[in-house]
Amino acid sequence: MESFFDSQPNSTEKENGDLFSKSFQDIILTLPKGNSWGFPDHLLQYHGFWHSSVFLQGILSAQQQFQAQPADIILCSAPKTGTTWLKSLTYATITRTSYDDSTSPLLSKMPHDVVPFMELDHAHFSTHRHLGIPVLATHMPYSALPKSVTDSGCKIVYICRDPKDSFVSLYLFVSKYQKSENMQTFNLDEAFEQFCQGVCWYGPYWDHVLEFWTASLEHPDKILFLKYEEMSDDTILYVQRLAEFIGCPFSSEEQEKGVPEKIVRMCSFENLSSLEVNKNGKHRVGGMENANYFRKGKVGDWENWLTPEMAARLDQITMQKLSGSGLTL
Ligand code: PAP
Repeated sequence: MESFFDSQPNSTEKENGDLFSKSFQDIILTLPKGNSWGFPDHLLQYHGFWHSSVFLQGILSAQQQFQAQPADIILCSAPKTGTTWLKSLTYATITRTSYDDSTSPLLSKMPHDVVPFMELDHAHFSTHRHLGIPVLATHMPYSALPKSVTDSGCKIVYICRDPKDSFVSLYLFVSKYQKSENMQTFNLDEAFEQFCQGVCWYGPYWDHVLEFWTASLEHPDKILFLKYEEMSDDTILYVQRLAEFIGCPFSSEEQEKGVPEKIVRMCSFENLSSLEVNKNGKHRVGGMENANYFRKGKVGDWENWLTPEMAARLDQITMQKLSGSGLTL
Protein backbone atom coordinates (compact mmCIF):
# COMPACT_ATOMS: atom_id res chain seq x y z
CA MET A 1 0.00 0.00 0.00
CA GLU A 2 1.62 3.26 -1.13
CA SER A 3 1.57 6.13 1.32
CA PHE A 4 0.12 9.47 0.26
CA PHE A 5 2.75 11.15 2.46
CA ASP A 6 5.21 10.45 -0.33
CA SER A 7 3.28 12.64 -2.78
CA GLN A 8 4.04 16.31 -3.37
CA PRO A 9 1.32 18.98 -3.89
CA ASN A 10 0.65 19.78 -7.55
CA SER A 11 0.89 23.37 -8.87
CA THR A 12 -2.84 24.15 -8.38
CA GLU A 13 -2.68 22.88 -4.81
CA LYS A 14 0.38 25.07 -4.23
CA GLU A 15 -1.25 28.19 -5.75
CA ASN A 16 -4.41 27.69 -3.66
CA GLY A 17 -2.21 27.18 -0.63
CA ASP A 18 -0.35 30.46 -1.21
CA LEU A 19 -3.61 32.43 -1.61
CA PHE A 20 -4.99 30.79 1.50
CA SER A 21 -1.91 31.67 3.60
CA LYS A 22 -2.30 35.34 2.75
CA SER A 23 -5.92 35.53 3.90
CA PHE A 24 -5.04 33.45 6.97
CA GLN A 25 -2.44 36.04 8.05
CA ASP A 26 -5.22 38.68 7.98
CA ILE A 27 -7.56 36.51 10.05
CA ILE A 28 -5.08 35.72 12.81
CA LEU A 29 -4.39 39.39 13.47
CA THR A 30 -7.97 39.75 14.71
CA LEU A 31 -7.99 36.76 17.11
CA PRO A 32 -7.61 36.83 20.93
CA LYS A 33 -4.18 35.61 22.05
CA GLY A 34 -3.56 33.20 24.91
CA ASN A 35 -0.66 31.76 26.91
CA SER A 36 1.30 29.20 24.90
CA TRP A 37 2.94 27.28 27.76
CA GLY A 38 6.40 28.70 27.09
CA PHE A 39 6.39 28.49 23.30
CA PRO A 40 7.16 31.72 21.46
CA ASP A 41 3.90 31.99 19.48
CA HIS A 42 0.67 32.69 21.34
CA LEU A 43 -2.26 30.33 21.16
CA LEU A 44 -5.14 31.87 19.20
CA GLN A 45 -8.78 31.67 20.15
CA TYR A 46 -11.04 30.79 17.26
CA HIS A 47 -14.75 30.11 17.74
CA GLY A 48 -14.25 29.37 21.43
CA PHE A 49 -11.24 27.02 21.14
CA TRP A 50 -7.48 27.66 21.48
CA HIS A 51 -5.11 26.68 18.70
CA SER A 52 -1.52 27.11 17.61
CA SER A 53 -1.38 29.07 14.37
CA VAL A 54 -0.07 26.03 12.43
CA PHE A 55 -2.99 23.85 13.41
CA LEU A 56 -5.51 26.66 13.02
CA GLN A 57 -4.30 27.18 9.49
CA GLY A 58 -4.78 23.45 8.90
CA ILE A 59 -8.28 23.57 10.36
CA LEU A 60 -9.40 26.48 8.19
CA SER A 61 -7.83 24.98 5.13
CA ALA A 62 -9.51 21.60 5.79
CA GLN A 63 -12.83 23.37 6.32
CA GLN A 64 -12.49 24.90 2.88
CA GLN A 65 -11.12 21.95 0.99
CA PHE A 66 -11.65 18.59 2.63
CA GLN A 67 -14.35 16.52 0.98
CA ALA A 68 -15.42 13.63 3.16
CA GLN A 69 -16.75 10.49 1.48
CA PRO A 70 -19.43 8.30 3.04
CA ALA A 71 -16.90 5.48 3.58
CA ASP A 72 -14.46 7.68 5.51
CA ILE A 73 -13.75 7.07 9.18
CA ILE A 74 -12.68 10.12 11.13
CA LEU A 75 -10.93 9.49 14.46
CA CYS A 76 -11.46 12.50 16.72
CA SER A 77 -9.93 13.40 20.08
CA ALA A 78 -8.54 16.20 22.17
CA PRO A 79 -4.76 15.86 22.50
CA LYS A 80 -3.37 13.18 24.83
CA THR A 81 -6.54 11.20 25.26
CA GLY A 82 -5.61 8.00 23.39
CA THR A 83 -5.31 9.08 19.74
CA THR A 84 -2.24 6.96 19.01
CA TRP A 85 -3.89 3.88 20.47
CA LEU A 86 -7.20 4.46 18.66
CA LYS A 87 -5.34 4.99 15.38
CA SER A 88 -3.49 1.71 15.71
CA LEU A 89 -6.56 -0.28 16.75
CA THR A 90 -8.68 1.13 13.92
CA TYR A 91 -5.97 0.67 11.32
CA ALA A 92 -5.23 -2.89 12.42
CA THR A 93 -8.95 -3.73 12.43
CA ILE A 94 -9.60 -2.34 8.96
CA THR A 95 -6.52 -3.86 7.35
CA ARG A 96 -6.76 -7.26 9.06
CA THR A 97 -7.39 -9.13 5.82
CA SER A 98 -4.33 -7.54 4.16
CA TYR A 99 -1.94 -7.77 7.11
CA ASP A 100 -1.58 -9.74 10.31
CA ASP A 101 0.33 -9.17 13.51
CA SER A 102 3.61 -10.05 11.83
CA THR A 103 3.25 -8.02 8.62
CA SER A 104 1.33 -4.90 9.64
CA PRO A 105 2.84 -1.50 8.74
CA LEU A 106 2.24 -0.68 12.41
CA LEU A 107 5.32 -2.75 13.17
CA SER A 108 7.61 -0.46 11.19
CA LYS A 109 5.82 2.93 11.24
CA MET A 110 4.48 4.84 14.17
CA PRO A 111 0.65 5.08 14.21
CA HIS A 112 0.71 8.83 13.42
CA ASP A 113 2.64 8.03 10.25
CA VAL A 114 0.15 5.34 9.26
CA VAL A 115 -3.09 7.25 9.87
CA PRO A 116 -2.84 10.86 8.66
CA PHE A 117 -3.80 13.94 10.64
CA MET A 118 -6.45 16.12 9.01
CA GLU A 119 -5.00 19.47 10.05
CA LEU A 120 -1.70 18.65 8.34
CA ASP A 121 -2.45 16.08 5.65
CA HIS A 122 -5.97 16.67 4.40
CA ALA A 123 -4.97 18.09 1.00
CA HIS A 124 -2.93 14.99 0.22
CA PHE A 125 -5.59 12.78 1.69
CA SER A 126 -8.28 14.31 -0.54
CA THR A 127 -6.23 14.06 -3.68
CA HIS A 128 -4.64 10.70 -3.10
CA ARG A 129 -7.29 8.90 -1.10
CA HIS A 130 -7.27 5.97 -3.51
CA LEU A 131 -3.74 5.21 -2.30
CA GLY A 132 -4.60 4.69 1.32
CA ILE A 133 -7.26 3.36 3.64
CA PRO A 134 -10.08 5.81 4.38
CA VAL A 135 -9.06 6.61 7.96
CA LEU A 136 -8.09 10.09 9.04
CA ALA A 137 -7.62 11.62 12.48
CA THR A 138 -8.14 15.09 13.87
CA HIS A 139 -8.04 17.01 17.13
CA MET A 140 -10.63 19.52 15.83
CA PRO A 141 -13.65 20.24 18.00
CA TYR A 142 -16.92 18.94 16.57
CA SER A 143 -18.05 22.46 15.68
CA ALA A 144 -14.91 23.00 13.59
CA LEU A 145 -15.14 19.81 11.51
CA PRO A 146 -15.42 20.44 7.78
CA LYS A 147 -19.09 20.53 6.80
CA SER A 148 -18.61 17.56 4.50
CA VAL A 149 -17.67 15.43 7.55
CA THR A 150 -20.82 16.23 9.44
CA ASP A 151 -23.05 16.12 6.33
CA SER A 152 -21.73 12.97 4.68
CA GLY A 153 -22.58 9.56 6.05
CA CYS A 154 -19.00 9.03 7.23
CA LYS A 155 -18.37 7.59 10.68
CA ILE A 156 -16.76 9.47 13.54
CA VAL A 157 -15.05 7.75 16.47
CA TYR A 158 -14.27 9.97 19.45
CA ILE A 159 -12.06 9.07 22.39
CA CYS A 160 -11.81 11.03 25.64
CA ARG A 161 -10.02 10.53 28.95
CA ASP A 162 -10.04 11.67 32.56
CA PRO A 163 -8.88 15.31 32.30
CA LYS A 164 -6.39 14.74 35.16
CA ASP A 165 -4.53 12.12 33.11
CA SER A 166 -4.92 14.14 29.89
CA PHE A 167 -3.43 17.21 31.56
CA VAL A 168 -0.47 15.29 33.01
CA SER A 169 0.16 13.58 29.70
CA LEU A 170 0.04 16.90 27.83
CA TYR A 171 2.26 18.68 30.33
CA LEU A 172 4.93 15.96 30.25
CA PHE A 173 4.80 15.74 26.45
CA VAL A 174 5.31 19.50 26.15
CA SER A 175 8.11 19.51 28.77
CA LYS A 176 9.94 16.68 27.06
CA TYR A 177 9.72 18.47 23.74
CA GLN A 178 10.95 21.72 25.28
CA LYS A 179 13.91 19.91 26.86
CA SER A 180 14.79 18.26 23.56
CA GLU A 181 14.83 21.70 21.92
CA ASN A 182 16.93 23.19 24.75
CA MET A 183 14.04 25.47 25.69
CA GLN A 184 13.11 26.51 29.19
CA THR A 185 10.41 24.08 30.38
CA PHE A 186 7.08 25.50 31.44
CA ASN A 187 6.20 25.35 35.10
CA LEU A 188 3.69 22.63 36.13
CA ASP A 189 1.60 24.97 38.31
CA GLU A 190 1.34 27.54 35.56
CA ALA A 191 0.42 24.92 32.98
CA PHE A 192 -2.21 23.59 35.37
CA GLU A 193 -3.70 27.05 35.75
CA GLN A 194 -3.86 27.50 31.98
CA PHE A 195 -5.45 24.07 31.52
CA CYS A 196 -8.09 24.86 34.17
CA GLN A 197 -8.86 28.08 32.33
CA GLY A 198 -9.21 26.14 29.10
CA VAL A 199 -6.07 27.62 27.54
CA CYS A 200 -4.32 24.65 25.92
CA TRP A 201 -4.16 23.21 22.42
CA TYR A 202 -7.76 22.55 21.27
CA GLY A 203 -9.06 23.54 24.73
CA PRO A 204 -11.12 24.12 26.76
CA TYR A 205 -10.86 20.35 27.18
CA TRP A 206 -14.36 19.98 28.63
CA ASP A 207 -16.00 21.90 25.78
CA HIS A 208 -14.24 19.62 23.30
CA VAL A 209 -15.58 16.52 25.03
CA LEU A 210 -19.07 17.94 25.50
CA GLU A 211 -19.50 18.89 21.85
CA PHE A 212 -18.77 15.31 20.75
CA TRP A 213 -20.82 13.83 23.58
CA THR A 214 -23.87 15.87 22.64
CA ALA A 215 -23.43 15.08 18.96
CA SER A 216 -23.05 11.37 19.75
CA LEU A 217 -26.37 11.39 21.60
CA GLU A 218 -28.03 13.06 18.62
CA HIS A 219 -26.38 10.80 16.03
CA PRO A 220 -25.49 7.49 17.71
CA ASP A 221 -25.29 5.74 14.35
CA LYS A 222 -22.68 8.23 13.15
CA ILE A 223 -20.57 8.90 16.23
CA LEU A 224 -19.06 6.28 18.53
CA PHE A 225 -18.04 7.85 21.85
CA LEU A 226 -15.26 6.02 23.70
CA LYS A 227 -13.46 6.53 27.01
CA TYR A 228 -9.76 5.64 27.44
CA GLU A 229 -10.44 4.15 30.88
CA GLU A 230 -13.22 1.85 29.64
CA MET A 231 -11.05 0.78 26.70
CA SER A 232 -8.21 -0.03 29.10
CA ASP A 233 -10.57 -2.11 31.22
CA ASP A 234 -11.81 -4.32 28.40
CA THR A 235 -9.99 -3.54 25.16
CA ILE A 236 -11.25 -6.65 23.36
CA LEU A 237 -14.88 -5.69 23.93
CA TYR A 238 -14.29 -2.17 22.62
CA VAL A 239 -12.35 -3.35 19.58
CA GLN A 240 -15.31 -5.55 18.73
CA ARG A 241 -17.65 -2.55 19.12
CA LEU A 242 -15.32 -0.43 17.04
CA ALA A 243 -15.19 -3.04 14.27
CA GLU A 244 -18.97 -3.30 14.21
CA PHE A 245 -19.42 0.45 14.21
CA ILE A 246 -17.07 1.04 11.30
CA GLY A 247 -18.78 -1.66 9.29
CA CYS A 248 -16.30 -4.54 9.49
CA PRO A 249 -17.47 -6.74 12.36
CA PHE A 250 -15.41 -9.80 13.26
CA SER A 251 -16.91 -12.97 11.82
CA SER A 252 -17.47 -15.94 14.11
CA GLU A 253 -14.53 -17.65 12.41
CA GLU A 254 -12.33 -14.65 13.20
CA GLN A 255 -13.58 -14.68 16.78
CA GLU A 256 -12.72 -18.36 17.08
CA LYS A 257 -9.24 -17.74 15.68
CA GLY A 258 -8.72 -14.98 18.25
CA VAL A 259 -8.28 -12.18 15.69
CA PRO A 260 -9.61 -9.41 18.01
CA GLU A 261 -7.23 -10.60 20.75
CA LYS A 262 -4.28 -10.51 18.32
CA ILE A 263 -5.13 -6.95 17.26
CA VAL A 264 -5.40 -5.84 20.88
CA ARG A 265 -2.05 -7.45 21.70
CA MET A 266 -0.32 -5.92 18.69
CA CYS A 267 -1.67 -2.44 19.53
CA SER A 268 -1.02 -2.68 23.27
CA PHE A 269 1.16 -0.05 24.86
CA GLU A 270 3.69 -2.72 25.82
CA ASN A 271 4.03 -4.02 22.26
CA LEU A 272 3.98 -0.73 20.34
CA SER A 273 6.31 1.06 22.75
CA SER A 274 8.87 -1.74 22.48
CA LEU A 275 9.13 -1.59 18.68
CA GLU A 276 12.32 -0.12 17.27
CA VAL A 277 10.44 2.56 15.29
CA ASN A 278 8.64 3.76 18.40
CA LYS A 279 11.69 3.52 20.65
CA ASN A 280 14.22 5.28 18.43
CA GLY A 281 12.36 6.73 15.42
CA LYS A 282 11.38 10.34 14.85
CA HIS A 283 7.97 11.61 13.83
CA ARG A 284 7.86 13.05 10.32
CA VAL A 285 6.37 16.34 11.60
CA GLY A 286 8.74 18.50 13.63
CA GLY A 287 11.18 15.67 14.23
CA MET A 288 9.55 14.77 17.56
CA GLU A 289 10.85 11.51 19.00
CA ASN A 290 8.25 8.78 18.52
CA ALA A 291 8.98 7.54 22.05
CA ASN A 292 7.40 10.76 23.34
CA TYR A 293 4.00 9.45 22.18
CA PHE A 294 4.40 6.35 24.38
CA ARG A 295 5.01 7.51 27.94
CA LYS A 296 3.27 5.19 30.39
CA GLY A 297 -0.18 4.35 29.01
CA LYS A 298 -1.74 3.93 32.45
CA VAL A 299 -5.02 5.03 33.98
CA GLY A 300 -4.56 7.21 37.08
CA ASP A 301 -0.90 8.21 36.68
CA TRP A 302 -2.03 11.75 37.58
CA GLU A 303 -1.61 10.67 41.23
CA ASN A 304 2.15 10.85 40.76
CA TRP A 305 2.05 14.44 39.50
CA LEU A 306 -0.91 16.34 40.96
CA THR A 307 -1.47 17.33 44.58
CA PRO A 308 -4.84 16.30 46.10
CA GLU A 309 -5.86 19.98 45.86
CA MET A 310 -5.06 20.13 42.16
CA ALA A 311 -6.96 16.90 41.54
CA ALA A 312 -9.95 18.19 43.51
CA ARG A 313 -9.95 21.41 41.50
CA LEU A 314 -9.96 19.57 38.16
CA ASP A 315 -12.69 17.21 39.40
CA GLN A 316 -14.75 20.19 40.49
CA ILE A 317 -14.45 21.86 37.07
CA THR A 318 -15.31 18.57 35.40
CA MET A 319 -18.40 18.14 37.56
CA GLN A 320 -19.55 21.68 36.89
CA LYS A 321 -18.92 21.59 33.17
CA LEU A 322 -20.50 18.17 32.60
CA SER A 323 -23.40 18.71 34.96
CA GLY A 324 -26.71 17.77 33.36
CA SER A 325 -25.02 16.20 30.31
CA GLY A 326 -25.28 12.60 31.52
CA LEU A 327 -21.53 12.20 30.98
CA THR A 328 -18.98 11.50 33.71
CA LEU A 329 -15.22 11.47 33.35
P1 PAP B 1 -1.52 12.79 20.75
O1 PAP B 1 -2.65 13.70 21.07
O2 PAP B 1 -0.19 13.49 20.73
O3 PAP B 1 -1.77 11.97 19.53
P2 PAP B 1 -2.40 10.62 22.35
O4 PAP B 1 -2.01 9.39 21.63
O5 PAP B 1 -3.82 11.07 22.25
O6 PAP B 1 -1.41 11.79 22.00
O7 PAP B 1 -2.11 10.42 23.90
C1 PAP B 1 -0.88 9.99 24.38
C2 PAP B 1 -1.18 9.10 25.57
O8 PAP B 1 -1.64 7.82 25.12
C3 PAP B 1 0.05 8.86 26.41
O9 PAP B 1 -0.43 8.73 27.74
P3 PAP B 1 0.47 8.92 29.03
O10 PAP B 1 1.25 10.18 28.85
O11 PAP B 1 -0.48 9.01 30.17
O12 PAP B 1 1.33 7.72 29.12
C4 PAP B 1 0.54 7.55 25.83
O13 PAP B 1 1.42 6.85 26.69
C5 PAP B 1 -0.77 6.82 25.64
N1 PAP B 1 -0.66 5.71 24.69
C6 PAP B 1 0.05 5.66 23.54
N2 PAP B 1 -0.09 4.47 22.95
C7 PAP B 1 -0.90 3.73 23.74
C8 PAP B 1 -1.40 2.40 23.66
N3 PAP B 1 -1.08 1.59 22.67
N4 PAP B 1 -2.23 1.97 24.66
C9 PAP B 1 -2.56 2.78 25.68
N5 PAP B 1 -2.10 4.05 25.82
C10 PAP B 1 -1.28 4.53 24.86
